[in-house]
Amino acid sequence: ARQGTPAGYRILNEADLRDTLAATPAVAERLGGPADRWTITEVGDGNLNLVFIVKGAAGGLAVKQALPYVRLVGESWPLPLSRAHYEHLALTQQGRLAPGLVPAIVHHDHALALTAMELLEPHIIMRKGLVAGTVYPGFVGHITTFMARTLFFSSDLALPAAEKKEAIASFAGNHALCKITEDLIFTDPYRVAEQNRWTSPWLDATAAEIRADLDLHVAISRLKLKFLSSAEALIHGDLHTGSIMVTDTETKVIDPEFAFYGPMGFDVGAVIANLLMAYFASAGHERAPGDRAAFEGWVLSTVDRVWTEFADKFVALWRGEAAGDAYPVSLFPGEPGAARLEIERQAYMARLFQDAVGFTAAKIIRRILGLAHNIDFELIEDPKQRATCEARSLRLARTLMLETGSFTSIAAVTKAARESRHW
Ligand code: SR1
Ligand code: MG
Repeated sequence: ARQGTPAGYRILNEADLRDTLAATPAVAERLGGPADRWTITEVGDGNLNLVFIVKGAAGGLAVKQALPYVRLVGESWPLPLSRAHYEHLALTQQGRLAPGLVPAIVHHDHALALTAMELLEPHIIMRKGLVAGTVYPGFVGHITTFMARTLFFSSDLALPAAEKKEAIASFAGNHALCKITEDLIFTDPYRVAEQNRWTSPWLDATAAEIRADLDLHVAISRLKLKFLSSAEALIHGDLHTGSIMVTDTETKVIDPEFAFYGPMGFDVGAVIANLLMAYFASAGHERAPGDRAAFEGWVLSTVDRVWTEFADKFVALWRGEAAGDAYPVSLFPGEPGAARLEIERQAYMARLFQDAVGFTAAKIIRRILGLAHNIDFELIEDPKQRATCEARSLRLARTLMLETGSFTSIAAVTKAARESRHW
């Protein structure tokens, strides 16, 4: 066994993986044919894990193995293998709550921190599609169903208190992954930190302003407190466009290794932030003028619809499926009670929207000034153009974070994005 890892764990190479999968009947049957004919390719381009695509005569699988350290940084940054357990648990629950919107699990090996899943083909990582200027007409419907159902059904609106508390406890051990978020999103970009980086000296002044802005530090600290303390629902915890695979007609949410019971607005904000970054980055990518306008228009209308359709679906679930201990129906009898509860639902959604706006801003700032960046910006070849796109995004993010309360509708957010685009 590797030092510091549980008995039975080893980092798999292709030969070892082949033998391991061949010894697992459910997997071998799914792949089909002789094991020595399976093709195995390591394709992981994320920050943390190994990902193998395995193909046999009968079908394919995606096999993910957690490494005992952060892949992006190396062995100097150890990370618990237990994240594979939490990812498996989250995938199982999300598959039950939002059927068809996450990959099916074929096999999980606790000792190896390994999960074999349905191979998503011809799906691609949504972020890559957005960089290429592709629009996804089915995306809003799918992602809003995913968020509304996973968040609502794991919340106190849907669950009895004891069940909810057990559920919180079942993810409480995933604190090392939460700590990554606490540091990389809510702390480091606002101070001098060794791991911070940005890709152009044109951003030096903005980064320094952000490090010196005490109002911003209060705002990000409030968001951090919410992230630390608000166990509202089972959140995906890393719901960016690199955690979503798409075709024209299908959307699958992958990679929930950061899952825990946290604030719902963090997931909603992640989706909105990553769409907004695709919008701002679009100016730096090669596109025919008409295509650019159409793509950017689609992205902003998608931001709009992500919030409105999520909110509609969430409230509809609350009206029809509330079985939790929050807002006992017995306290809201008859017509006046129903009307009062409806007003309260709108107030609840307004608070959730405010959270989502703040988390949107936090997610944008970390991808430009923190450790882990995204290809939306990084694939822009011209450094000046890239810095312009990033500066516009930072400008919007700062406004969203400092003036969250003045954004009372998603239309106000997309309007501000449109204005920042021409800054
Ligand atoms: C060191 S991990 C950096 C980032 O990668 C993951 O996708 C998360 O977004 C995390 O913050
Ligand atoms: Mg990931």
